[in-house]
Amino acid sequence: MKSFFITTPIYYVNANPHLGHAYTTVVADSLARFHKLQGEDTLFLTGTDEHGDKIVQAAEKQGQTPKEFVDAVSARFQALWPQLGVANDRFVRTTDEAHKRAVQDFLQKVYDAGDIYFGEFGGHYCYGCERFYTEKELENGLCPQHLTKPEFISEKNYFFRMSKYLPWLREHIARHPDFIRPERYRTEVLAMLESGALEDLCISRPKTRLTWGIELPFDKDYVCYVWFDALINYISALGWPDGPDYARYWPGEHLVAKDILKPHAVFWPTMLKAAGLPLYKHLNVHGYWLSRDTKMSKSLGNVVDPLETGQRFGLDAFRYFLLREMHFGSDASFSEEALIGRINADLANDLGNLFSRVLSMTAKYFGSRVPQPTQQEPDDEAIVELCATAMRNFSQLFGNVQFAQALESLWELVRALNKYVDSQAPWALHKQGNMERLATVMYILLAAMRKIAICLWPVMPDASRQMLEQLGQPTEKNLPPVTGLEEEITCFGGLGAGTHVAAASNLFPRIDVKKKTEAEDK
Ligand code: ME8
Repeated sequence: MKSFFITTPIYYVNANPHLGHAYTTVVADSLARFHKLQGEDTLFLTGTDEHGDKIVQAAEKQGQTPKEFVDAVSARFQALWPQLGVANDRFVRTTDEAHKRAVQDFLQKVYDAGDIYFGEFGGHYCYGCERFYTEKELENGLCPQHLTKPEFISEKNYFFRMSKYLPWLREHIARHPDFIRPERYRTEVLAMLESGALEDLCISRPKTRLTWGIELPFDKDYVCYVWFDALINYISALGWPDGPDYARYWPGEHLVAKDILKPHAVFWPTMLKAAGLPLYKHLNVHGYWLSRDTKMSKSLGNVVDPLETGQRFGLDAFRYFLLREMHFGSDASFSEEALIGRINADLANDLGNLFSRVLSMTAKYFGSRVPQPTQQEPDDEAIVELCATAMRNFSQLFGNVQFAQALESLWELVRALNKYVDSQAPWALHKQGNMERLATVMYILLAAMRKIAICLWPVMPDASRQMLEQLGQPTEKNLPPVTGLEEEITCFGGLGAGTHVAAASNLFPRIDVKKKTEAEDK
């Protein structure tokens, strides 16, 4: 059985999760579900990143010890995900004992191979990024991320011989066009590698400065640099080095936003290479959610609360919006108007309307039983063909992380079905007493709706289940409705004549903008 392993970044616990974190996690959840639909053995991992200066500072502000603080915030992350319909299989914390052991094993392995050395180091340290910058990397003497002046720190530290692996990495990325995707980020990394600005990586912090970290196995006066520690979560959670899940699921693929491109595209592959481990399959990089044209971030205070938004507008509609609105790789703006616009146009008008009119006609003309189709006419054949093409495109695009385009191709089918209802005019066929033709038209509609509901399970799991139940299909919570999408694409049908379907449907009620504003004004 083919396996599929997908990860999100492990989030810092120095603040509560916002829409940006929710986006990456919902995308990972959708991808995991999409691979389950294909019958693959899937593992979906998320977690929290709990070491480093930032955490110590945040804990101090709350008057807590770092451990008390990380336990509380990590619990909030763990509790949030199921409320967003996210069904992660595993949750890793960098304070887990198993993770700490794996980090120490990894460090020892690279140290024994001669790729970690001790040296004097002076660098521009940004507390916000928790990393050193070289002179060349600063912009007008400031940290390019935080636009603050870093502190110059000189101390003895351990270094990972990253520069030794950079020519190899460049070659690997050049030879594997979809190792980092979309293309713009691959180009960015290649430019980074060619700029000559990358050096060896400082991977330790002296305990005199920081104790909240994983001790180096070869020097108890130092703890591990938080990024070196954090990246290893992707294999520590699989029980590396000898846990069975490591052999079963690695190599997997990662999902991150562009803020953490460098650690994932440069540090992590060179670390894996130095430890003699296989590289990940793909690094999937997305852009930022913006709010009022600036990056949504906890430090700027312009964040959208995903839970509140999901609860107010409907969880499935919110998930649909996230995947449909952002073209993976580019930035996207969040606004309630855009969200309401999508809900009303795509979900209420197109999809909801299709279900409601077809189910009520099936009730009226066939007593809510799926009719037996007969001879197909060219208009029917065109729909059957479009159904296969739309699903094929949906499947290919979704697998290539082009979610907006994948959904758009499915909506071509939804809209074509609504037009087919108008052009075939079942009410007229009924009036003429042409029950044979009516049966074929209604069957085509119901069977295509079942296909749409199946394709939407990764994005809108609850609505998909509801749609399938309305079509008389058995479903089980958190289990995929089918385990072979390919078969569904190639064979039309799949809906037995005589199946009892619901008499009516109101899946996605329209949001009345006027009423909503009035209610908020009160
Ligand atoms: O960087 N738009 O954690 P973090 C889209 N602990 N996505 C966003 C976003 C936005 N405005 N803001 C945050 C860390 N994200 C490290 C990761 S991994 C080994 C260690 C999402 O809490 C996006 O996935 O700062 C981004 O990459 C991540 O949150 C950063 O989370």
